[in-house]
Amino acid sequence: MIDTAATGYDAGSIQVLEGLEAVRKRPGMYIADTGSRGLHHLFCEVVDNAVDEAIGGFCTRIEVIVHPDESVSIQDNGRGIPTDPHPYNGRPTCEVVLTVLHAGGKFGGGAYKISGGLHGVGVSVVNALSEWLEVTVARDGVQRSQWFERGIPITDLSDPVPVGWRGTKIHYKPDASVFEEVKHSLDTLKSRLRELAFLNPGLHILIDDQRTNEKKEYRFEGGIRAFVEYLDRGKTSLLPNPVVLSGERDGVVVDVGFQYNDTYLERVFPFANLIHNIEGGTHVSGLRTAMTRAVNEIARSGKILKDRDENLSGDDLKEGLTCVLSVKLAEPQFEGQTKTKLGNSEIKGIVDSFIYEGLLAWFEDNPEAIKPIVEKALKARQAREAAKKARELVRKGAMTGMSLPGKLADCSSRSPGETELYIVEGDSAGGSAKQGRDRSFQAILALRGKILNVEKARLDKMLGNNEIRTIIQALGCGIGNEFDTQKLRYHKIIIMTDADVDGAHISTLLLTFFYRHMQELISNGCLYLAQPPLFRVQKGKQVNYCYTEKELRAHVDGAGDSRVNVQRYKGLGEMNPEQLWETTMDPENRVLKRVHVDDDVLADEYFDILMGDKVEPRRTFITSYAREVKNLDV
Ligand code: 28F
Repeated sequence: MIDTAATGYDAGSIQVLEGLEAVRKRPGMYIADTGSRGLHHLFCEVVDNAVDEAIGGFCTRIEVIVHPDESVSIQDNGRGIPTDPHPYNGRPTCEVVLTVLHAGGKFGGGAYKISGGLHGVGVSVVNALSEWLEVTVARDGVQRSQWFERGIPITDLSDPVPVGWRGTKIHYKPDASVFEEVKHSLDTLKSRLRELAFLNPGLHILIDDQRTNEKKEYRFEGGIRAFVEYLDRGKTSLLPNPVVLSGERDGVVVDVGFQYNDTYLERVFPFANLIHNIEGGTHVSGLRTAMTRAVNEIARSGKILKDRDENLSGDDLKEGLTCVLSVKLAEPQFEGQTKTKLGNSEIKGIVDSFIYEGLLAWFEDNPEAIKPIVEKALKARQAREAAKKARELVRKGAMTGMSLPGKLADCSSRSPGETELYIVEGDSAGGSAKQGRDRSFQAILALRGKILNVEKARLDKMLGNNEIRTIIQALGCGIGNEFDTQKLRYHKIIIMTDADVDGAHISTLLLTFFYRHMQELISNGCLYLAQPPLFRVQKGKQVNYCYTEKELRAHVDGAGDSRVNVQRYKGLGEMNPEQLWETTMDPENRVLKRVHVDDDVLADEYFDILMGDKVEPRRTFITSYAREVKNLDV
């Protein structure tokens, strides 16, 4: 309970306190979770308010500081949140915005809030979930500030002090008693800021990470065009310039930019009101229909598609496409598992007709652009047909009586919710895992041959690889167009490799495969890396396992005598089945790392560099990141 007496609050304010208490009781109703995602939502909520001020044309610069105590301050040079008494309860407006749920949602004058926050819940949620928060408002040549703890005003708005700046500054410290972990990921913060800078051309965004003294500045005059160029940097473009269309239709602002490159992968980054729609939505459907229709029409009239050629399909046009699509609309509806899928049905038609007409006009001005697109799509179609045959082979294999691949030692349970698949490198480790496991819910797939580097291969070639086919069959969820997570046979997929260079290579190949072809498994949190111990420490009869060098040091130092025997494990094969179970597979004792992707753009770059064709960037990458690759026995 919140102690109202201590805050000096009158009865009218109890409603406010009840609101804050609701947020603290069930944070999950207001932010994604109380893990890393939720923590970063706080940041997004505050930044988005500053961006709204920029969209309104009142702010040109946003400065972020991550402090050593994991508090974050964000400052804009906008109008400053008003401080005059608010009709809601007569308190200063900025206090109301920070304490009343949804109060910040509607900006004055009935204009809609563009950049959305998570559910548009407002900054009061950030306040409620912060150990403390300080707001500073500078308006009309004076600055005033107010201090809150866990959402409750501790001070009144201070007396005005003359200043030379204008705007709003919010400094908050996420509450460690709410969040499982209060460590900000600079990559996640940078990724969001970079994205916002691309989507708001000219806006100047700075970040200073005072934990490491890393500073970064974002400002892109080129907007979506620059975003597409950034995404495709280092890749070979098929068009001389990205296609860019911007405008408004039926009250919806549409901005789209795309380019084709010579890879086989598609990357579409959709946004609605500046929120990244990881799961796509109606605007993406509109984009696809428009592109397919326009390209077919132009290709036919230009005789690039012959009369006997079949129309290109939406799938044919995906290969090598890099696209950013941003729409702004009055009342966005978000659905799906992550609440980031745009649901407004009217948007499909609006986006479709806007892009279709825009493309027809664009191709008229750029007639040379149609040929490379169609040629790429025709090649993609051939490959897709080849892949279909290969996939049918895989599926037939999966449907005959001996449905599961020979190398799979399946578990007895058939409820995916409780079962696990260990993908293990090598026969000997596979053997130990099979003997050591709990066969009721743990299945083992031992990989023998080389796994193909899927970064360099098309789907058809990929399906020609035995190890990849075996994985797909074992998982049961298909691949490509037929991919369906509902059919997944195990909800935990655990990659278990040696803690050496070869092991790291194999797990990188597997991660590349999952990231490129089964990304949903990663976003659903199904993919894990097993953490086998690095050391076995024996003191007399007592045996302990250490998973890091640090743990080992702590352990050995603590022992203080020399009768300690340390064995360093070079590979899984050195453990007998019982040891493997005890240290790496027993849910009671094991350490699993869940694979998650904070930043799509960055992840794409990692895989591109690590697994792509160009050697030089890979060399620089490996040297500069070598320090961060831990537990690597080189
Ligand atoms: C560090 C994060 O939150 N910036 C903000 C403004 C400006 C106004 C405002 C914000 C008024 C009625 C709520 C100013 N002058 N940065 C920020 N800058 N909020 S948040 O108004 C809040 C609404 O209900 C603002 C005139 N109109 C609006």
